[in-house]
Formats: sequence, C-alpha cells, structure tokens
Amino acid sequence: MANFCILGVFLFAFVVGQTTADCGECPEGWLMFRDFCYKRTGYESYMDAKADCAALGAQLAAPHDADEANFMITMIHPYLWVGCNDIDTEGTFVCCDGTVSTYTNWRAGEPNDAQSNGGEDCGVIYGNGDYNDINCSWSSTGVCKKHVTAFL
Ligand SMILES: [Ca+2]
Ligand SMILES: [Ca+2]
Repeated sequence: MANFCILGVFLFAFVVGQTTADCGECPEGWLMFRDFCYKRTGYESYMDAKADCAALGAQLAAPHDADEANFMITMIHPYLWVGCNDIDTEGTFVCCDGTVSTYTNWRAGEPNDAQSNGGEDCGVIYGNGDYNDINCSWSSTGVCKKHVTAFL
C-alpha cells in the first residue's frame, strides 16, 4: 500500500509539473505561447528569415497543431513563412526544427510546386489558416521560435 502512495505522489508531482511549469518569461519583444517565445522577422525571403532566427538562437517556427497555428496567425503580416520546406525532396515538407511537419492545412490544390512561379518549396500560412507553398525567394514575414528556458 505504501508503494502505491509513493507512486501516487510521483504521479501527482509529474502531472502538476506538466501543467504549471514555471520556466520563466519571454523577454520584451517576444510573445509567449505555451513554453515558447515567438518574434516576427522582417519581410524577407525564407532563407533570410531562417538566418535571422538562427542569429537569435531560434528556429523559424512551424506550427505543430491548430492552436499554435492560430496563435501564430495573430502575428501575420501579411502572411507567414511556416518554417517547413520541400527543398530536399519534392513533396516532403521538412521543418526547420528538424521534424517532418506534424500539422498542415493545405488549401485545396496545394502544395502545387507551381512551375509558373519557378517552383515552390517553402510554406506560408494565411490569415484564415490555409497553407500554400510559394517560391522561397519571395518575401514574407516569418516567426522565430525559441523555448522560454533558453532565455534563462
Ligand atoms: Ca516544392
Ligand atoms: Ca503553391
């Protein structure tokens, strides 16, 4: 019975730890969502946005679910790089955080790698949440994402 009590305490601590993590706050100029800090880049190419985020020790953000996408949409100007591209393998969108995108919301007919635009390998998200692939050298804003503990 005692063992069950100890297990219970550990489980309680684990659950509480998961829901009330006090990992600090985002510095001025960054917005917080869950345990991450977000900051919009300038209006620039995908590679420049990615480089700007790297210079901040952050990654070009890729939404991993609808809630995160909806948060990022509040930073749209006028749309956002989503931080995932299929540069290496056409049709397989890999994200800057090293994951294959776990959340996407492609507009009907997208991604279409439109050859009339010189090919399209970089994802953007629009204000309604729809995704499109556009030419990576075009300009958009992006969002840099960094775990809040990285600022401690
Ligand atoms: Ca493509
Ligand atoms: Ca497209």
